[in-house]
Amino acid sequence: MHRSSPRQDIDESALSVTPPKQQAAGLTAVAVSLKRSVEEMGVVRTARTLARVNQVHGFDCPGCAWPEPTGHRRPAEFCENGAKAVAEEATLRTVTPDFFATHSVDELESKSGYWLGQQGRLTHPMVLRPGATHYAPIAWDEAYRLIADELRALASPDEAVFYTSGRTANETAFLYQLLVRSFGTNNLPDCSNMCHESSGSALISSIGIGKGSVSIDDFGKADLIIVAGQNPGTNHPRMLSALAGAKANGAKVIAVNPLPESGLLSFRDPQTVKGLTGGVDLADDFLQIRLGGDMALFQGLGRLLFEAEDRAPGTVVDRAFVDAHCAGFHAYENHARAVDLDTVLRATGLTRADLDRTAALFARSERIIICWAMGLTQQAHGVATIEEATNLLLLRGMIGKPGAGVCPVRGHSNVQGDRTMGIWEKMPDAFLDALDREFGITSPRAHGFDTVNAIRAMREGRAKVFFGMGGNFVSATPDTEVTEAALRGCGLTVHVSTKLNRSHVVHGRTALILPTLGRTDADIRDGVKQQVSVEDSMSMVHLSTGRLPPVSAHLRSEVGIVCELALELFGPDHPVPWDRYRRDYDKIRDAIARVVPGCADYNRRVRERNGFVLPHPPRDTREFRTTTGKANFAVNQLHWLSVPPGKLILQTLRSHDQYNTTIYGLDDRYRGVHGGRRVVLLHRDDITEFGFADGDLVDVISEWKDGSERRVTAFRLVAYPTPRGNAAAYYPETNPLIPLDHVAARSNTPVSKAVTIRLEPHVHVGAQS
Ligand SMILES: Nc1nc2c(c(=O)[nH]1)N[C@H]1C(S)=C(S)[C@@H](COP(=O)(O)OP(=O)(O)OC[C@H]3O[C@@H](n4cnc5c(=O)[nH]c(N)nc54)[C@H](O)[C@@H]3O)O[C@H]1N2
Ligand SMILES: Nc1nc2c(c(=O)[nH]1)N[C@H]1C(S)=C(S)[C@@H](COP(=O)(O)OP(=O)(O)OC[C@H]3O[C@@H](n4cnc5c(=O)[nH]c(N)nc54)[C@H](O)[C@@H]3O)O[C@H]1N2
Ligand SMILES: [Mo]
Repeated sequence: MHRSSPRQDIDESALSVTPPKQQAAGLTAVAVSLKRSVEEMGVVRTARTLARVNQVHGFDCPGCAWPEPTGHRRPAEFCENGAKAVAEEATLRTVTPDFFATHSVDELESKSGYWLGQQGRLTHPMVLRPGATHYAPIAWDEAYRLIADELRALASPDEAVFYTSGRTANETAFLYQLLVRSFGTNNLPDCSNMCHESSGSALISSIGIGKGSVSIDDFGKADLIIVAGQNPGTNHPRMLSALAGAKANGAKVIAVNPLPESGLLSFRDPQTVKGLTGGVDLADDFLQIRLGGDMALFQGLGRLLFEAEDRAPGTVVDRAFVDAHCAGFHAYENHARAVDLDTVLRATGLTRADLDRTAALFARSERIIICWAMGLTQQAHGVATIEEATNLLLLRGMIGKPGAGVCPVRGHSNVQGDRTMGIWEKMPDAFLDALDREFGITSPRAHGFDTVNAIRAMREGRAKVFFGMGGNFVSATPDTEVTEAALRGCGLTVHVSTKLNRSHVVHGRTALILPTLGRTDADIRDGVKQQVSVEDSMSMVHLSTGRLPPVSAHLRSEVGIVCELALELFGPDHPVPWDRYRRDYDKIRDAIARVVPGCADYNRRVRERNGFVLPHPPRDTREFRTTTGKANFAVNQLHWLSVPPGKLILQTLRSHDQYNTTIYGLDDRYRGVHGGRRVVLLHRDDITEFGFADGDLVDVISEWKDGSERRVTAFRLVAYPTPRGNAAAYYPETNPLIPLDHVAARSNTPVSKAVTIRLEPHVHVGAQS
């Protein structure tokens, strides 16, 4: 038998802690990926699948959005966590109607997300009727009818919410937003609202486009790479190879992080012989910053750069670039020169020597890239922080030249493509005009709900139908109790999913699960294998072709589901040729070519060997389509986080053994946490100061400014090298602590990386807990 049985639910008492690892990847990573894959898929399917990940004629890894190298692709262009993502999807375990007949919704609700995900792939469309205790099978046609009836019965299209998670391919995303806008609403919240929205807001304002300006080749040309608020060893492991390559070409790498993440500090590339024996120290410097201290760091560096310019005029500020391409320089200079460096030291927890060293390197490097992820975006002042990072690059003329630029490292494998295809609650009018011209529909122009506003609307009864294209809304969003109540208040909740998750068991009056094909599955229509396309973090668009036989004949593709629902909802006379689209995805791409900027000749270009790169005016021609027509220096009042006495600031982050709300296993290898997830990482001296001992069980209480409190219970304290006053714990277990209203200025992103908490001893209720 190649199918191992589903694992047991989590037993936190089995948790053990070892010292954090100093090095990432290496042979252990190879061993772990093969073991997990064989457990889920068996030997043959493993060999067939892993050989195809990220290859030119294969499928795009459903893990992260890090790009594939453009030249030679190595035989194994994936990583340990990519292999886990593939195994999770390509598993042979199944969740059938029998499973749902055996397990009531109440019972499933008592299980962890880990257990739910371990049960396997969903095989049949299922319905939970009002008052029923169990999901029951439903025919596809009847499911579509049910949704269409419920949607048509709403008082306004704006009472429906259509969420998207970032795995959705371009073709699906394009048709899905077309369906939603044909129906009459812009309520298209997506996971990006919780992810890189702050990056988009900042970059659109600073350089006129919300995407990164570097390509993978720029890494080989850079001489300084700053990686701030990101843990690539776990979340973008293939980025480590790019960093190692940059280093081989002489680049310096600086890690800015409260935690000494192993991937950033040292790396063994499992794909080179050297990587199996020795390793490279990736980061030349590690700035152990306090949570939320980055804006202060970037502003302080700004001041020091101007002082360096004073000492050696004409060598630091790129006058030619600033004069030709930028607006707001003088206001920025005045503000930067007045930054108080003592405040910067307090805010960051760094030393003056740290700042001087970094500024000196920044001043003399000729090609600088700044990379970042959730450590910067999920902060109350994340947008301003990213603007400040951009200011530094503008000052040095680092946009639109080889080896330099801004690099927000995206999360989900197609989250950037979904936005390009129109998944955004506030898509620009020019896009909507093009859509209307192509299809003869009238898209609504009023902006829709983002994720946080969608929850507010459902909570207040202003939204009544929730439709999720992938994802796990209930677990990914903040303020779990509030969100769960909001979902339960809906008349209908629908999820297009590959695997069972908590969003299926926290449901509206009626609930539907629509099982779909994943990236690895072959998608055959009228005997022809269909392909989809995706865009990576660096604006490269290419095809992805699944090859595995689906685990059930009842699965439908996401494209199929959107088209069939549209046919039911709008009838056969609708101006959009839904029936043609579901039969032939080339026809969708022809429409994309006419509507989406930069996608002309899409069908041909997407079939080129490495696909094609979308236009990026600042990168390509130093053209800045901002309100001023120039790259804007931003002036921001300095914000940082001080830790109130008796409290801590908590960041919620990913372990090495999960994909967002999907828990692969219980082994955060690099951080040394094994067998459990309910831990709070805290500085040893803080543990003592608060009267606890390493290993104690505590309750974690968050405090919000309106006086409300939220609590999660029975977390183990783990002494960890984090800055004093700064704690860390895993997401999604700690999402109940994040107040819905705790959002970033300008991007409305939940502040998952800065929650004020206090700790209380955990009191055992009953004999044993
Ligand atoms: N295997 C795997 N891969 C993934 C994912 C996954 O869950 N598993 N998720 C995908 C998704 S959707 C995303 S968005 C990305 C997420 O990728 P990351 O952003 O790397 O994910 P997090 O685990 O949230 O890590 C945040 C990092 O920022 C640091 N940090 C927190 N607060 C601050 C701060 O104030 N300042 C600084 N300088 N650093 C800070 C943390 O210590 C941590 O190292 O990964 C993608 N790839
Ligand atoms: N506290 C805290 N909260 C956070 C974050 C944090 O750092 N801290 N990070 C935020 C971030 S960056 C993000 S991106 C969000 C993630 O939010 P989501 O994207 O909503 O969550 P995921 O866990 O990625 O979704 C997993 C589910 O997607 C479904 N799925 C997987 N593959 C496919 C597919 O191919 N098609 C379809 N239709 N379904 C599929 C499966 O059923 C699986 O259960 O969470 C956010 N929430
Ligand atoms: Mo994300």
